[in-house]
Amino acid sequence: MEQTLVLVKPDGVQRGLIGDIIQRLERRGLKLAGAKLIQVSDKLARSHYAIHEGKPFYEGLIKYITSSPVMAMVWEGPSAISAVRQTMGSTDPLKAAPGTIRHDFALSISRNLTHASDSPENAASEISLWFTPEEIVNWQLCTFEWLFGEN
Ligand code: FUP
Repeated sequence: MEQTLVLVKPDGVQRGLIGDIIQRLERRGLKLAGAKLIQVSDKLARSHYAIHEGKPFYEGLIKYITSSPVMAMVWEGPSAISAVRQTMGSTDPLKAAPGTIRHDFALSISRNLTHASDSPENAASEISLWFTPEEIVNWQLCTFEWLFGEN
């Protein structure tokens, strides 16, 4: 079972899209394991986006992610990391496939609504950056067999 970090970024929160984004992940069969609305500090933003330091859009990215609250979540399921990124769509909404969140709700790469971890290593480090172990809930999804039962 994989866990992945999902952020509804400030544009998604301000535009009232938290519910739509959660609904798509729930309907896909993923399980919510942690959630909190937070005002991101400059320190957390810089740690989260450290890989982009020095890029032309880096300071703007820090300003954007700290500009308004973010809905931070941990989602869980088989292949959750790739499944969530597939549901989000390509980083650039103009290149995202129809039916993905970024295609259906956004048009600009710099306001692309969500973040989702891109590898097991990054998922583990991002989850520990954004959540304490106590904030992650271990529970059974009663529909698991209906979603993942094997033939
Ligand atoms: P993703 O893995 O889809 O979150 O995308 P990246 O890690 O490549 O980029 C992180 C964030 O940087 C994106 F969500 C948006 C922002 N970005 C820009 O603003 N401009 C760019 O040219 C590339 C990325």
